[in-house]
Amino acid sequence: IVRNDRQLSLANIGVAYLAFIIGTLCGLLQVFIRNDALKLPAWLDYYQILTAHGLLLAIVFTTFFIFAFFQSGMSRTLGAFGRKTSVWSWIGFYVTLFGTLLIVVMVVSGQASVLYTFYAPLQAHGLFYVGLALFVIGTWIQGFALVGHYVVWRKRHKGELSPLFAFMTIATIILWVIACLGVVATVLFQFIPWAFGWTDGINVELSRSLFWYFGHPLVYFWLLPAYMAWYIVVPKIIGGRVFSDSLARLSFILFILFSIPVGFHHQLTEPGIASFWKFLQTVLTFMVIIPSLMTAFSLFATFELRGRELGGRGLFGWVRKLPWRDVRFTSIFVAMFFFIPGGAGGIINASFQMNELIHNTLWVVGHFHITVGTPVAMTFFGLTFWIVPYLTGRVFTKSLQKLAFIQIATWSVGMLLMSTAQHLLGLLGAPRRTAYTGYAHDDAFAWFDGILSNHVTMAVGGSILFISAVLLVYIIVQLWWIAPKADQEHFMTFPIAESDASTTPAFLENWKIWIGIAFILIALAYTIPLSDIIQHAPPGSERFQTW
Ligand code: HAS
Repeated sequence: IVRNDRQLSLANIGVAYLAFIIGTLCGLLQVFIRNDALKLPAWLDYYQILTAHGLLLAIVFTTFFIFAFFQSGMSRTLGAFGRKTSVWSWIGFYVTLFGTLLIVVMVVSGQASVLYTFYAPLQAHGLFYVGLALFVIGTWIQGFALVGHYVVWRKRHKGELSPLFAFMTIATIILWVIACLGVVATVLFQFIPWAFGWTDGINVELSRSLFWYFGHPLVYFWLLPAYMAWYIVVPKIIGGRVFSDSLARLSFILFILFSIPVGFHHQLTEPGIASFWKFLQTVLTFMVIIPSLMTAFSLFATFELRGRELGGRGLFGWVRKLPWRDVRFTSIFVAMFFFIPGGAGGIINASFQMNELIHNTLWVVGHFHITVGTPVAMTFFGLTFWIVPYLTGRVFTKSLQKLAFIQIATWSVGMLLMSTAQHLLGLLGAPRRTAYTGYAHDDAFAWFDGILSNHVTMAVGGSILFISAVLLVYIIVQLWWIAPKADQEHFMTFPIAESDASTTPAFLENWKIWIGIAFILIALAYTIPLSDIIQHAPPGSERFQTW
């Protein structure tokens, strides 16, 4: 990988892990506040820490890491970036960074304690929303720079399908750009004018709907890079091949089609949307589960085929043959394992009636810690273990590998304890996102009397997670600056599995078809309910003032 592309990826990884360590520290503070073991000083607020935690981990860490992965992988598969791609990628990186800093300054100064969903009528300082807009624009610039690189490659390779890594990167960028249209619309046309006082009200239901138009595909923007690792990197590490090139491509296309017209499943309890539209979007949500089931099937097949190739016999004999001592594999395998209950929880959430039970409870917090917090985050850790050495030219030494095993073990145990407690507490009715009761009032204690459904379990889990985060950052510092330099032979490579595209139909890479169908589905699911929300806003909702 050439110097420029390497530095670009490293810059993104650096910001990602800086956000990661501050974000996990905020998480640690939270579990102690919730169990009443920690009293915050008057100048620091529970919601301020919760906002920082959500934004730094779910938005900043993920996004910067994802771009680092895309950039290094695109440079590896399609060749070094040309001048235009490099310049625009750097510009995009700085715009994203500037937006991030603006957001952080506003949150730290206590002027944006509105959580990562920034629901109106909570209001932040106008510059917070400007920061959000710049963040999105920065990612678009970085994304379009990669699209440019891909277009140049396709012109040079007329009639060929692009490598799977490039295909999946472009699919994810398409999904991201279409998804962001919702958040850009609400931030530019609703929040910024309202926060700067140019308008005296905001249509709350419209802003929430536009947010969730973005908010659900956002979770697939986190998930798809993890799936890229599962489809492409893991098979190479275990010495296998991609199970089916066309299945892998089809699953990404299904995400473009079905991940967007489903945002109402986050709003099932809201009164301003007619049940029919909620029902329609619930059905579409069940469609978006299909590509994940296809992925699970494909991964099991990859593992079994490779395990049998290595001599595994009987129903499960092949499992033992997999390379468990390779932390690059084990970390990601455990991450996948967490997605089984994570995905099942998602199906429960999406079931219209069952959503009544879990909505706005700690269950949801448990759900996203075993989706984005483990399957996605731990896959990113598994990638970090070799991507940093790949970029810095250092050796992932045996002793660092041992530490890496401890790191993923602690992350898994911490997450298992914390998220199980959160799921159970949620079912008992403990609410999410509230400092109400300080969690020491008698009525609140009623939630916390089981062994697992205990506030202490949550705090123990949270503490283990923070120790794990510190360990991870220690490993990264070693891999970046301290571990011995690798000679050429040891130099880590970017693992990309062989994928046989000889029978893959070419129309799968005809983006116009898929983008067109995606917009038709979006129009069907959103046009009428959104125009209803605009036309029939209850009197006064246009004039919501700051709380
Ligand atoms: Fe979700 C709320 C529904 C997936 C993240 N979700 C959230 C929130 C977040 C989030 C952050 O319908 C909170 C938002 C907020 O702040 O209010 N979610 C779903 C559904 C799925 C789903 C249907 N969510 C995710 C993913 C996330 C994520 C992925 C992050 C990355 N979610 C909801 C709903 C709500 C919600 C409602 C709103 C709740 C409310 O009322 O507020 C599906 O995509 C899940 C499909 C997944 C599967 C699993 C496939 C399994 C695989 C692993 C294979 C394993 C192997 C290893 C091969 C069907 C691919 C084998 C190993 C062995 C040893 C066996």
